[in-house]
Amino acid sequence: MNDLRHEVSRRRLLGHGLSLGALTLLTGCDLSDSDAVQTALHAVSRWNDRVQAALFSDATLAPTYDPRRAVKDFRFNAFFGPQDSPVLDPETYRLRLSGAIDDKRPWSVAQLRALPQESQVTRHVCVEGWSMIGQWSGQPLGQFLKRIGADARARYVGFECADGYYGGIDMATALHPQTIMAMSLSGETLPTQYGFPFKVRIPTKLGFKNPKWVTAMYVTNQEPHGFWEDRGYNWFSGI
Ligand SMILES: Nc1nc2c(c(=O)[nH]1)N[C@H]1C(S)=C(S)[C@@H](COP(=O)(O)O)O[C@H]1N2
Ligand SMILES: [Mo]
Repeated sequence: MNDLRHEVSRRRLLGHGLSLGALTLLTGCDLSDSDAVQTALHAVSRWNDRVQAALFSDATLAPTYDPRRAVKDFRFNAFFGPQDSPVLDPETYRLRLSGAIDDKRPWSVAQLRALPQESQVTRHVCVEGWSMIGQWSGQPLGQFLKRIGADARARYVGFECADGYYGGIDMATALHPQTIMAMSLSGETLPTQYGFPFKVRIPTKLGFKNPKWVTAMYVTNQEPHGFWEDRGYNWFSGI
């Protein structure tokens, strides 16, 4: 029952599984016209995003596991191989902040690592068809947002990454207790290929919504674009 992967794929099926007949009834468009089908599918998918966002709450907790089930040799994924991972220098790195935030001073790795951290053993679910339980620790993003005086009434938090990846989440997800700025994996400093100095670990989201090598964060009312979302994945992509 606690199988998140099953749950996520079931929801994905529900999200995309409308029959062509139902789609014709809903949209009244000619399904031989592929542009119209694309537009209709996109409309349904956007509707799905909104319903999912409305259903999401702090009480929606991703399953957690016994630490003994955490995999040490974690699987790598990115849109390139591990050898091409950006190497961020812990001496010169700065996390840049912008948007609806009172204190926009940049953060060094030492400052980030000095923040109180919480640990979680959760399952990372990649849309490409694999999942793995890992142990991450880091400062809950909600606590960090409070610390820097982010406007929690704003709708979104966006991220930019050193490899050109980008993305964002709704404020409810940003403030969710299980959303953390993961600076460690399996109790060790987060290795380069897994996102050093930190990855936003969001167990209520699919893997692609967990940005690694984050270099900038912003708070906004405008829905942030996402690297994979711009290539067709659902924006909400969570439980
Ligand atoms: N910056 C950045 N973050 C990223 C990606 C990426 O290519 N670049 N890939 C995403 C995808 S699809 C997955 S499944 C996870 C993989 O994280 P891991 O290497 O820690 O397993 O990172 C996500 N975050
Ligand atoms: Mo992924």
